[in-house]
Amino acid sequence: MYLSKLFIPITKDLPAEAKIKSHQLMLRTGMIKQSSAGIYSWLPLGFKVMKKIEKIVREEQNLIGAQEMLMPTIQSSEIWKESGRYEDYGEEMLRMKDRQGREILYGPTNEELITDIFRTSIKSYKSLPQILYHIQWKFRDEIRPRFGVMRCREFFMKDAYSFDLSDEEAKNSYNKMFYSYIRTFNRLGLKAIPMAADTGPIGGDLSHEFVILAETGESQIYADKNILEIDLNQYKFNDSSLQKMRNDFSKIYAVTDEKYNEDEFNKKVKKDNQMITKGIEVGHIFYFGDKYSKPMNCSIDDKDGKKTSVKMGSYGIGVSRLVGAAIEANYNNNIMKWPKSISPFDVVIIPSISKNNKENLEKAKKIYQDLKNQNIDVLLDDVDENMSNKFKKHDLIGVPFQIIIGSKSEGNNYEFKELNSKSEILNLEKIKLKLKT
Ligand code: P5A
Repeated sequence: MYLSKLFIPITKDLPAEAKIKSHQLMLRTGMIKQSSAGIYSWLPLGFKVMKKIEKIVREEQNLIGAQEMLMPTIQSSEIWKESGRYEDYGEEMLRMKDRQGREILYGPTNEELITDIFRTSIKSYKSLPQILYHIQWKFRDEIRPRFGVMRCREFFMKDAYSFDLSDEEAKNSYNKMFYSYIRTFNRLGLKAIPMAADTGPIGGDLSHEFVILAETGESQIYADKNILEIDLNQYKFNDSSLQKMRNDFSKIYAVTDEKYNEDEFNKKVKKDNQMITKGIEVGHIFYFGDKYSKPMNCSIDDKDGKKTSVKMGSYGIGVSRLVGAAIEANYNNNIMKWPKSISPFDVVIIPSISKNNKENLEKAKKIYQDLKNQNIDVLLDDVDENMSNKFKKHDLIGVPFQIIIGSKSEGNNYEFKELNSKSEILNLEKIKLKLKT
């Protein structure tokens, strides 16, 4: 993509409510545009990052055997009355009536809908276990939408639901998802810590929040620093290794404020190891047994032909929130550096251009084509602007690698720079190798 053609409305004046780095940066680099309170349009640059995150989330869900499907955003009130949550959910639920006067709602989550699908389709334990997921927009009429995409009213979530015959098998599904989440956040270049958490309106008695450390986070966290040191490569995808992984994490103190107890914290964690900080919740998993299946009559025949309520869990990742969270974690001293896996482009070519010298631009175009042919996603800054303005702009757009074509480039050797590091002079073949590894 040529920068001059990219729809990237860079904004200089920021609204007063843009208080945190990610919100400011996303507006400044034209990643999003607010449409009304807590509701955003995703412009090309922001959309590209979100799609990359979505792809990694999807790949990791598929790897543990979860199956993708798609449920609608609009749901009938009937199933929510069956579970008892139609009243409980309160004002966060956006309720509407259709032209027949039927009560419908914009789904804030999908436990009821998936239970309804499941109860009419699966009748025997032989079809279990199952994990189904979709990646779909949700709406929660948050009382104070803020921080841009971090706490909005309309947001993009991956939500998965597991179905098992017994509590014990259900814990296996929970462990698989726990493993998948750790891997997913790792691939996104984020260090997410699983923390024992409250279950809130979703319910159940077992739950973990996945939190990334950031001063601007809304969750207060208390943890033992050792939790950051667990070596993730030691775990394999089998039941006993997955259980070991969860045990290893559970042994180390890490809780959000709802579960915090000062005495317990001081007793379990040495002073030097105590970490009291803020974090951003990027995922949340729940095990709630028959909380929905019982009132909604979602039962199956067990091995003895007896009807039993299916044991369920649900597992969410805030896909749109992750775009903001990745910025909070990687934007420092006015330089944004996207993790390679989710950067909007792999590399940007920045030629020094002037009215009388278009030679660098011509060179840049050739390299651009060469890299494109190698499936490298490349941005070419073909805008006629001085180099220092260009560098400032690219510090914000955050593409992690730059090929600079100016006074230091000679023949087939170009200045290659990774953001936040010193540049080096390399030939194109070496540059390609660096970009591909
Ligand atoms: C789990 C999946 C649930 O809704 N039901 C289905 C369960 N969990 S949750 O914790 O309430 O949400 C899951 C993740 O969605 C993100 N999220 C949000 N992102 C942006 N704006 C919001 N208002 C918002 N609310 C939740 C979070 O990442 C959360 O972990």
